[in-house]
Amino acid sequence: MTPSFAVDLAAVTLPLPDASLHYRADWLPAAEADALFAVLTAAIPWERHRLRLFGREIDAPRLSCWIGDPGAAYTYSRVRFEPRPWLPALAALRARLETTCGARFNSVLANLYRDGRDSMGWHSDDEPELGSEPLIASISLGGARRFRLRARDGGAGLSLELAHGSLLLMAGATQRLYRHDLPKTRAPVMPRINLTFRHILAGCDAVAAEGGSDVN
Ligand SMILES: [Mn+2]
Repeated sequence: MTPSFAVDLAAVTLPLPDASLHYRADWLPAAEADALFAVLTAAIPWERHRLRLFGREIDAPRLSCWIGDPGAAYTYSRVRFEPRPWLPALAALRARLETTCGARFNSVLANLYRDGRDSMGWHSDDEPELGSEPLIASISLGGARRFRLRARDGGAGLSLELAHGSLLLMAGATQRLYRHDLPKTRAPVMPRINLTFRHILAGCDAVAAEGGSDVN
């Protein structure tokens, strides 16, 4: 079944078995996406997060910032992130997304991929505090990068370029059945900001397991 938000969005439904994936390339008009990219590049307090990978600590190959309502803490790679406060531009974007999706979001993970050497390894957004079937709204700004999904059982997959100003909604069983990544590229690419809006469940003081891959 296609959720009503996808119909309202005029989004394309991406064909992966039992997933719920909806993509709209031009959700934000180009001029607005340009302005948002400039504002967020300058105003977000970008941090270099540390990851635990195979028992070692390494720098994540990207810059990040966890932003949200008070109490919307997030734990990944065994590190607990207390949310930084909403910037006005992000609060406005959240309100629009909530209207579009008919759902609430209390946090957003911002990632900055500075060039083609920055990346995200294979993972699912399946931390316990997201609940069993999270709705994740992913907005891309800046240089287009390739995004891949692959079934956990090694079956179906797909690959698409996430455009400047695009919105990708991942819902239903998508995180349970599929992993996703953002591979490095040797091609010259402009910096990219990815905003993934989420709803963290209250009172769920979860600790994510140590994975063999990258996170988020
Ligand atoms: Mn993710």
